[in-house]
Amino acid sequence: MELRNVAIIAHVDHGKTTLVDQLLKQSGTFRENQQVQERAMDSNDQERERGITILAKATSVEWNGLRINIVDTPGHADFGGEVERILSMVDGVVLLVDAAESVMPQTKFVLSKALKLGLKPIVVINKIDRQDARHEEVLEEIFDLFLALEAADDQLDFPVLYASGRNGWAVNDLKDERTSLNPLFEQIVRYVPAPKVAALGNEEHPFKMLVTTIQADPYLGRILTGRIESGVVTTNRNIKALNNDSGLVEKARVTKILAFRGLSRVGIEHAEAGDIVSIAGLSTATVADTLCDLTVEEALHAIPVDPPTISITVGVNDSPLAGREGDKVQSRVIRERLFREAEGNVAIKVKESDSKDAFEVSGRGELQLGVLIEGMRREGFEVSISRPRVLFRNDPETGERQEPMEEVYIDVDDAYTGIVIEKMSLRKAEMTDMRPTGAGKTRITFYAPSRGLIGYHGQFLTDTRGTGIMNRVFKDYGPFKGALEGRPRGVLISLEDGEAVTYALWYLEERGSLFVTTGTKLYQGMIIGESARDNDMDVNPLKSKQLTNFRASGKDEAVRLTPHRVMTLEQAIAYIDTDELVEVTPKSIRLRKKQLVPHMRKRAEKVDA
Ligand SMILES: Nc1nc2c(ncn2[C@@H]2O[C@H](COP(=O)(O)OP(=O)(O)OP(=O)(O)O)[C@@H](O)[C@H]2O)c(=O)[nH]1
Ligand SMILES: [Mg+2]
Repeated sequence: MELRNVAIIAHVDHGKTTLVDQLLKQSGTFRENQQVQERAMDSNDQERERGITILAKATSVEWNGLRINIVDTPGHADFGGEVERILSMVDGVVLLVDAAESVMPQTKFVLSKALKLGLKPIVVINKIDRQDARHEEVLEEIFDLFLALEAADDQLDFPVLYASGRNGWAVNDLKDERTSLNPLFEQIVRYVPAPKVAALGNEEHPFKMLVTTIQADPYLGRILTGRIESGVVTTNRNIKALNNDSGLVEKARVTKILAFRGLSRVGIEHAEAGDIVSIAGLSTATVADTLCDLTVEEALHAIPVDPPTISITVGVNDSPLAGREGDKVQSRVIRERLFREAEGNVAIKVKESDSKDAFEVSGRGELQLGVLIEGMRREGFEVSISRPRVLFRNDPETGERQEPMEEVYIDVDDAYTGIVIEKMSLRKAEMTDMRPTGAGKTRITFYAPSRGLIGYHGQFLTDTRGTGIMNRVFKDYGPFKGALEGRPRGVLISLEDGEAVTYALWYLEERGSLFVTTGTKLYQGMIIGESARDNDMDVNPLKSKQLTNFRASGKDEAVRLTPHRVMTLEQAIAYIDTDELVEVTPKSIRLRKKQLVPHMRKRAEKVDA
């Protein structure tokens, strides 16, 4: 059967996964009456809860007698580290651009990767059904982007479709009738070349496949997925795996070959060059290794993954409340889990740290690391997390110290531009552009150090009353920007172990805003709120003696506390300072000082200074 391999790429939320739903549906992949969830490809828990795609996934549909393998990619910048390697599996891309939001930072990032690989994109201006769609300008901006990215002439000649993926239609011309996605299917078949390697898909050529993703399956073991570069593979055949330097990793027998069929995978006996398949039977081979016939001596070239830009320390939880909620608490199990993650998730790196109870985990952003830690806490882990640090480097030529820089796009109501510019410049960001986008909104673009952006998102939402939208993407390494101011406010720290008492909390509300409420279990050194002042304060949230100015009946219910602030894991990680930790357990997220005992803390401060 003739074959096409295509990936869908776009900025976060521009509608990739929703479009794949409709492509699956309209190709007749689902049984009649089959119950299918919305965004069916976003199959893991965190993807469904957060409403974003975290892992790239492949599916396959049959259309007009052709097989089309479709790869859905994540749009969020934190998960873009391996997009280039994913794109090396396909022969074409569909670039989606939201008809109202237009070109965004990640549009630029993924398009630049696709162009660099020589792929010829099909452009789809999506969500045409939006009230605020402005497709003419958007098309112009897309064209400008191709030019800015120095697309080759044949890449510039891209076809354009207009679509509403959610409503299941695409058209070549807005005057056309809006009935189905057939115009998009047709363009994919016409414009995306058949796999170049198809001619090599016979037994005379040795089997070679570069592993692009890895998964663990309880029955099959390691499942290695990639596109077959040449030759044929059959079940029960003996093959080997080579690492990037062509060194032998292992020899093994292929126990299973799986092909993508809609939302599931089916076992097949035989697969040939050009197809994207998964292979089981190997025990150590991993991403970027080449699976091949025993006669092959040279590995396929694996595209390097973008290096990590930030890191956190993940250590054992040694708080007084440790071990009560999770069953995976020892450094050995944490170590094992983290190294396993790094193996399957090539954008994450794990290193032992100076202390044997802690590990350095680095990745592409706070969300990516947050997803990992959230996954661990759901599996029953307890850990403590440090404040994220950016990874500096020295300029390879001049030796000058450099730090990761990002491009930040901010969309706000005109009234908030002042405060945003003020706060961003405090964080050493340079404004590079500012323009009205209509309807009283402004887009401001900054070039900013990642270091300055840690913890800014929460502040940004407060400053813009929740209406601002911020998008960021790694740009490059730039000269070190010098010291930054720390968190503007100090914290309130518990002096005692026990349960928080309403009267005491009511009294403390004068001192700042609280993160805990009546009955919350506390310990000495735990952070229970943000101080109204810039210095830390040790307080007693357990003092239960009724205060004299209380005339109420003496019952707790008579005192109304202001609702306390509850932080998500990512907010907590972004909030803490360098001398603090986030304690993560399956049920709780607590903030604490590294040094729990007050006089020890004072001493540590002096040593640091
Ligand atoms: N108005 C409109 N909304 C759409 C359309 N397609 C998708 N959406 C909405 O846009 C949001 C994001 O859709 P997704 O399909 O998850 O977007 P995505 O590009 O896969 O997002 P990431 O994988 O996280 O990058 C959802 O709320 C969809 O309902 C469309 O054609 N029109
Ligand atoms: Mg998606």
